[in-house]
Amino acid sequence: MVKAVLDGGRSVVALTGAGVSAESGVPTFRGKDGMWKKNRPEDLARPDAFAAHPELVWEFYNWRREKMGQCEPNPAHVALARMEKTLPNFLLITQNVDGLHARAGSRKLMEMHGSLWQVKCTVCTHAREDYSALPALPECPVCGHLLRPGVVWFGEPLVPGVLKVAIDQISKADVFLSIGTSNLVQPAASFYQLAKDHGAVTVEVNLEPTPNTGFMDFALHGQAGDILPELVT
Ligand code: BJW
Ligand code: ZN
Repeated sequence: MVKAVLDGGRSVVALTGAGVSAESGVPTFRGKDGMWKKNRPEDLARPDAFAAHPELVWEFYNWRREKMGQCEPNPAHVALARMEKTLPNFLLITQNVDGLHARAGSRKLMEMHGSLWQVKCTVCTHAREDYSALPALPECPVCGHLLRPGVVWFGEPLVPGVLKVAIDQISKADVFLSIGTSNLVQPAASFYQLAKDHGAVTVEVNLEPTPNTGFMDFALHGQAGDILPELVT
């Protein structure tokens, strides 16, 4: 049924979250295995945590860069990369910063919370892609001030331009997929509402119900890596 809906969609937008990378061995943000040392990721992914303890926050990000560098895309990433080839108008919006969608071949992709592989200066405009092992407190090569991860923390605006494109595309979509996200973080958690307001069919794929499940036209419960390959030709 959902496959028929997708195949009939002229314009499909998929939103993904940490659950889509769970089967690659990437810990989810809020799952049981989400703890890092004695810290919850939500307590570290914040500007105030970085201001107070930059070495601790960099240690957390360097650990994730190393760990995620060893992870491989799974069948869920591959199925989503395939959808952009088989569906006429497809956009993938991810909250993930692990880069696995791009590694699986997705190109019509927006990383709305940035990337673990971007670093930027806390003072000047220097920003770069960087896959190297970074020192504990990396310094800007231009002005000498502290660098920070190129990700979006709580209270910060999304990656420039992303919200406008997301709103435009979601408003035009006839199918909206929400995959592997707890739907607890805004504005991503409200995207389904925009899709629904414009008449899209909404589909959720998750191991368990989320606050949005009751508002979806279809809710598929299970592993994204099992369900998504079934939805794509
Ligand atoms: C599986 C599975 C399998 C497992 N198969 N499923 C409106 C109301 C209230 C608050 C706000 C609001 N608007 C903004 C806010 C504040 C805030 C917010 O949302 N707070 C909430 C906590 C309430 N939002 C923001 O601050 C955002 N900024 C913003 O809105 O700016 C406005 C602004 C404008 C102009 C100037 C200034 C500001 C920014 C949010 C940034 C979020 N950043 C993080 C960290 C990124 C970097 C990093 O990774 O380190 O993004 S937080 C973290 O949560 C990360 C994730 O992308 C994000 C979402 O998590 P996700 O992906 O849903 O993961 P989990 O772990 O929660 O869920 C995994 C799911 O997968 C579970 O459901 C599992 O069941 C499932 N699953 N295995 C399928 N195999
Ligand atoms: Zn600088």
